[in-house]
Formats: sequence, structure tokens, C-alpha cells
Amino acid sequence: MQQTETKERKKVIFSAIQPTGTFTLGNYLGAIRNWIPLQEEFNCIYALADLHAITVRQDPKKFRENIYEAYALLLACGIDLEKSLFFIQSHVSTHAQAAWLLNCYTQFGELSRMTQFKDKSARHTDNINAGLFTYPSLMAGDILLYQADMVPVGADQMQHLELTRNIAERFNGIYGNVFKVPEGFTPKVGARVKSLQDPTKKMSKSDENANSYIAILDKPEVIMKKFRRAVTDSEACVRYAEGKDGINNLMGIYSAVTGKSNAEIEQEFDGKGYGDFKTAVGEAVVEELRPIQEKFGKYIQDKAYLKECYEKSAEIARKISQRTLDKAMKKIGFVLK
Ligand code: ATP
Ligand code: LTN
Repeated sequence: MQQTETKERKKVIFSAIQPTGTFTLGNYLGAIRNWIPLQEEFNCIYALADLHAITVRQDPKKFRENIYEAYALLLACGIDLEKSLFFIQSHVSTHAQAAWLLNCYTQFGELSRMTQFKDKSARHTDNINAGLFTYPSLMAGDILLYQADMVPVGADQMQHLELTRNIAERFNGIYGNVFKVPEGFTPKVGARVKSLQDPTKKMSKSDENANSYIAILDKPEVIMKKFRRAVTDSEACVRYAEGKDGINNLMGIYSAVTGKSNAEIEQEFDGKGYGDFKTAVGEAVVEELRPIQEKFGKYIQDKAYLKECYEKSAEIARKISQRTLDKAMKKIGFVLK
């Protein structure tokens, strides 16, 4: 944890993920996996965005389980608390406070243009709550409180990041340099993993059809079965091309997991059918996930250890974020306590 407090400023990375269900291969390749190597070089601060999660109705018992599961799973993926912070968002109350302040510097029009809001409000017509609408201001608070330089996310979150930058610039424009304006970045491969059943849509953990996604905790035989059922096309030729969304998606996954380029993949499967290709993709994914599943099995049984981890990180996060919150409040004109 010393890194967090050292004088010489390493670049700060912030990212978070919602504990809203079992994580998919899309979450893993588009977000989580990229958090791990960053820990060697940067000051990484990661969080479970549980406050964001209640913008969609959660079953209390399931929600609590999801939070533990997500925490254990991210440790199993390689978040290292010797190097990074990893806390639960609701344990650090500055996030909710920052969200309120930033709401007052975010325009209705800006929030109405967010595609995630449009998608989610179309999917949950019975619960288009104000939190769903102002979700991006909470996310901006998460990031700006830590003066983050960079934010690794999947491609679908880039619009929220752009908005965060606009909010920070607007605030700085009024009050001087309060917030660092963060850069978002997405991985080269895996930034947009598509549904296995409808490869025009993103792979999503809230999809009703479990065959459309690979969960990180799916058993090997389930993973193989889901890949075998993946929707492709009738050409029977493994090549990356427009209109071949299913195959393009499988090639993207295979490439992200093996590091092979599209040209190498095309060569490897030259003259072979989709069956062989799907088996190879499935096996590569099973091997990638195996060590994670093993570690997860150990962590999830040790709630006391998990508690020790998230409490230690939250304590440090509170201190860092309070500094920024105080600075912002002072600039606005609040009387600090
Ligand atoms: P939901 O289905 O509930 O909307 P989700 O699966 O889209 O959830 P989020 O919690 O919104 O997951 O996203 C977590 C992280 O995973 C984000 O950084 C997001 O960009 C990334 N991500 C989500 N889905 C994909 C995907 N299909 N491909 C690549 N990255 C993804
Ligand atoms: N909205 C993000 C989760 C998230 C996040 C953040 C990501 C909440 N706060 C701050 C990066 C930085 C999502 O992944 N759906």
C-alpha cells in the first residue's frame, strides 16, 4: 500500500465494475484482465460499484452474494493488495457525496444522450429511476476523487468517460485546477465481445439467454457446449470479414486469449470447418479460466479474509478521496467542518 502514499507520483489508474451477476468473458477480456498488468507500473485503485448496481432492482440476498462473489473473483483474477487498492464503493461515502456535487455540474441534455441510459430505460420500462439517469455523475465522482490519470474500460463505457472529462473541465473552468482530467482507454483485443447467440449485440451478463454468454465461472463442459452452439454463418471458412459477425467474434476471443493475429488464425484453420475452430476456441478459453476458477474456490470460502482485504483498502480510499472532496467543496464555497 505504500505506493499509494509515496511522494513521487506514479500515474493513477482507476476502474470499477458492478457486482450485478456472474461476470462474463466480455467483462473479463474487455475490463478485468487488463487491470492486472497495470499494477506493475501504476498506482491502481479498483472498486466494486455496488452503488451503481442499485440503479436496476436487485434481490437483497442475491445482491449480497454477488458482491462477495465479485470481490473473490477479482482477487482470483489477480488484483494484488500489496500493490493496489480494491474496495467496495459504498464503504467509501465520499463517492455518494461527490455524485451529488457533480450532479449540479452535469446537464440534463448530456445525461439524456447516454446510450447506456437509453438502452437500460428501454429494457426496464417499469423502473426508469433518477439514479439510472444520473449514473454517469456517480461514475465521474468515482474517477475524479482519486485524480485518476487513466481509466481502463470496455468500449461501451467510453461515452461515460467522455462525459467525466467534460464535467471535470467544466468544474475546473469555473474554479481553477481541482480535478485531473482522465484519459479512458480500451484494450486492443477483446474491447467488444459479442453475444454468442446474436453477434450483433454485446455479450452481457444480464442477457436472459445463458447460451449467449460465457460466465467466468462456467464449468469446462458448459463452456465447450456454449461455443459449439455459437451462431456463425454458412460459408464454412474461418476468415475475418464484413457480415461474418459470429466468426469475427470467435476470432476476436481466440485472438485475445492466445495472442494470435487474425492472419495466423486464418492460416491455422485453413481448410478446417467451424467445428474444429469452435473446439479450439473453447479449449483456449477453458485453459485461460481454469486457474482463476481454482483460486476463486478458495477465496469465496474465506469471508474473514475478504473482509480484511476490503476494509484495509476502504480505509486508505477514504483518506485519498476526502482530500479531493474537501478541495472541491472549499472551491464551491462550502464551510468545511
Ligand atoms: P449488464 O449486462 O448488467 O449491463 P455488463 O455485462 O455490460 O452488465 P458492466 O458491469 O456494465 O457489465 O461492465 C463491466 C465492464 O465490462 C465495463 O468496463 C465494460 O466496458 C466491460 N464489458 C461489459 N461487457 C463487455 C463486452 N461484451 N465486451 C467487452 N467488454 C465488456
Ligand atoms: N459503469 C461502469 C462501472 C463503473 C466504472 C466506474 C468504470 C462505475 N464506476 C469508474 C470505470 C470507472 C461499468 O463498467 N458499467
